[in-house]
Amino acid sequence: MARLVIVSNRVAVPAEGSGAVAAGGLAVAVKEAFTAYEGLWFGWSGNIVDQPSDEPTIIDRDRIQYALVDLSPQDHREYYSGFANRALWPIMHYRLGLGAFSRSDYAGYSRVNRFFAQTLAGLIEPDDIIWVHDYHLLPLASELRGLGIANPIGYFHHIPWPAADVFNSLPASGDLLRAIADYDLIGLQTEPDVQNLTRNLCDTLRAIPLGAGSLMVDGRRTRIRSFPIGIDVAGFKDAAEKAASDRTVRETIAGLRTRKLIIGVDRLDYSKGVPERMEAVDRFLASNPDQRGNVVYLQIAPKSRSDVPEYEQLAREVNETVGEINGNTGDPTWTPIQYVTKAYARPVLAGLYRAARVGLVTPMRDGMNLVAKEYVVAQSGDDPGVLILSKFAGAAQQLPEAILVNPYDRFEVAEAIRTALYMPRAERLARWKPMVERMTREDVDWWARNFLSELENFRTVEREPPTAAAAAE
Ligand code: ADQ
Repeated sequence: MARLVIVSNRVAVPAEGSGAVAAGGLAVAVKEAFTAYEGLWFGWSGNIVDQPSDEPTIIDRDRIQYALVDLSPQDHREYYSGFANRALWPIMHYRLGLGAFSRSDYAGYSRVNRFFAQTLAGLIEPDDIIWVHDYHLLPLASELRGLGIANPIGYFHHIPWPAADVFNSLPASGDLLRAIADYDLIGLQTEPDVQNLTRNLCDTLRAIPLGAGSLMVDGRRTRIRSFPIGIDVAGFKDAAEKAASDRTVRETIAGLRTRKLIIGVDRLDYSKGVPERMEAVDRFLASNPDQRGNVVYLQIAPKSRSDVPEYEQLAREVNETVGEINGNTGDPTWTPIQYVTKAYARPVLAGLYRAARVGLVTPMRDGMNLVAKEYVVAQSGDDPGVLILSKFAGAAQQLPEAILVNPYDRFEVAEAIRTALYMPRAERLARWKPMVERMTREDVDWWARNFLSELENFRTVEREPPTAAAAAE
């Protein structure tokens, strides 16, 4: 069996003896990818220590080998919280005003990518194919090539790739564009993302299109294609069907009585549009007074990246918005917004999605958005709910039968909520069926297989060994 090496910022090692994968989109995706390969998964352990070792910690579990490295406090601050999450993340999500670029953060980002490459290079065997995940590791292939690694290396970008003018506002954008061309295959979520990156490489680096997504960039050949990520449809359907026996789900449904449930599930992140969505619900309640007391909006939003100031600020803003709307609109018998910040196990989430008449997924910008897909798949085929989806989520490309909205327009979102609540069953079914069929065809397994079979094609590519000067750099 050939070996697949997966590299990601964080590695999710399952608990010993659990036989299960850790929850979360990437962990499920990686498990699918490893079904056809022997596997090594390399990345950060999640530990921050004063003196990280150059030797990775190796853990063997359930046919997968995990190789983990620690980060120093400075690495974590500059590479992860700094450049990745305060510069790349906002820029990739079109939030120029929130971008905080610093040269020391960028130096830390480059240093950690070099450290990852140096530690990983010693573990790579000649027949391995290497699949790198996400924006934390844009320069990794370039670092590995500099160390003489000639194996096929693919990259999947989980978040949006913005228009050239937006990306190029980032100091270091030129370096990053040049570095990304060292991947053999670059996977993006959607066609518009592919066009954005391709145009930028052609305009900024004079890349030459060779047809079928291939480009010649500075004498190197790379291929850019969209691979929309899917979900574990079979697992999710199963969880949704069994969820009625879960206590949280049962009691939530009982507590609703005749009220209809509107649900939002997001990591608490400004890209997800949580306060804007709450204002749209408020708008809906203001213009539909007959619906007061008849609907409940449950927002589940576990906190993330709390050490980044913009996220702390967002958490405060959401608390204030919830308090204000509930205080002004609720009464002793009815609280319009229920807001919880806990993470829930998949069966509970699936059951809550299924209980909700409306799934409200309104990111201001999102690479894909798996919640939209999970909501669709969790619905019952007899009486499905309605998905309201931001047109700026990658998922909108595959789910055009949802009610697509502009999340910046709370009047439009409020109107969509009304349409969804009054939608007759026949129309709900007619919209839901093609969506669930597409999600079932284009699931996480389909995604991983497509990417990997394309990456396999690069096995035969002959690569020049690096020059002595490049290797010494
Ligand atoms: P995220 O920004 O994390 O992912 P998303 O695609 O919605 O966004 O995935 C979130 C995952 O976390 C979902 O599987 C969801 O069920 C789970 N989750 C959310 N809240 C939860 C809770 N309270 N309890 C338990 N689980 C919860 C990034 C990109 C996305 C892209 C994915 C995958 O930002 O655009 O879709 O990667 O490529």
